[in-house]
Amino acid sequence: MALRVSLCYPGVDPAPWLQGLRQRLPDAEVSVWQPGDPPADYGVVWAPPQQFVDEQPQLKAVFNIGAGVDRLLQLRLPGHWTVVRLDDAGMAVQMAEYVCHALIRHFRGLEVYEQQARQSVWQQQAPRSRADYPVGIMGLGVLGRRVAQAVQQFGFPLRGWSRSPQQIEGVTSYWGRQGLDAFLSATRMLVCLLPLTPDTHHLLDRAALSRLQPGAFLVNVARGALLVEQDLLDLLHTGHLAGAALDVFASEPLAPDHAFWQHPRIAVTPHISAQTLEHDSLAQIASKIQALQRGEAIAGVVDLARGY
Ligand code: NDP
Ligand code: OXD
Repeated sequence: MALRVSLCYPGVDPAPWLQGLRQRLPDAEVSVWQPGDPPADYGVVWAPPQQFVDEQPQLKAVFNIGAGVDRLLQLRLPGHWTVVRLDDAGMAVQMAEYVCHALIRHFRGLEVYEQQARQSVWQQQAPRSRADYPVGIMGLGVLGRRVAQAVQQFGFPLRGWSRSPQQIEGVTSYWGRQGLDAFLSATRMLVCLLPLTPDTHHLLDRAALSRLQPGAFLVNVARGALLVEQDLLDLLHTGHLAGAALDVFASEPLAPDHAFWQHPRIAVTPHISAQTLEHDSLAQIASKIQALQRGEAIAGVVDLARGY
């Protein structure tokens, strides 16, 4: 019997995904999931409804069309499911571009020059020392490591925080809750690249952000619910935080009347720091399905208990 692949990607034109999977898996029957469909072998999903999960418990593996699995893990999943996240698939270099841009824009005071230019003001600011702007990256996984590698090129003191100790040349490693305060107080420009899990939900609250060095800057490119948004606004108001670049929000799309849009020290982008690339994602998913069919192990399998 032909291999069956079920695509469930609500709200997105499925045509290029169907075509891409069919091209790469010519022996498979690939279709868009409909309620009542017969059992499939593999699922390729983003934010599927609970009904998909309930009707397809036999799936050999479920490929999440994204690196973050928080939305999928909000559903009631069979404990035996193999959930596979996107593993870079062209996102790591985009994340490195976005984060370096945000850090350098802030460090070089470019946001000030952008405002000055709008008023035809020619005024140089005093240069800053990068030794005064240590960068701390929360999350040293697939994306965080690539970002660390890129940030290193600019010579900022670099720290990283993860669940387990990580060895990356040039990065001072902190880990676990016991290492969090020391990590934060050694950081002025904070980059959040953690997965959203029960452990990390609202981790960036008033207490955590207050531990950052005065004049701190936040780049959140992970998930909005890691941050308590009002605490960020309050600490910008007191001046403890100097600014933020935010790509992700507690509620997306960001509401038109949200305070972040008009805030002079917040740069907002619409969840684009690392976009899902169709070609790279399809190639990765198809080759992993082929590897599983050959009985080989694959990278990117999510630990359901850990939540990432
Ligand atoms: P990985 O799973 O590869 O890395 C996760 C990192 O976070 C690991 O270093 C892990 O530690 C660390 N971590 C997890 N939980 C904790 C915790 N409780 N305490 C301390 N450290 C923790 O993820 P990726 O790098 O691939 O992606 C990170 C996130 O980026 C995604 O989950 C997603 O939410 C977000 N994302 C956002 C995009 C956007 O466009 N804005 C695009 C793509 C992803 P350890 O190494 O010890 O396991
Ligand atoms: C992802 C995302 O998790 O795009 O891949 O946010």
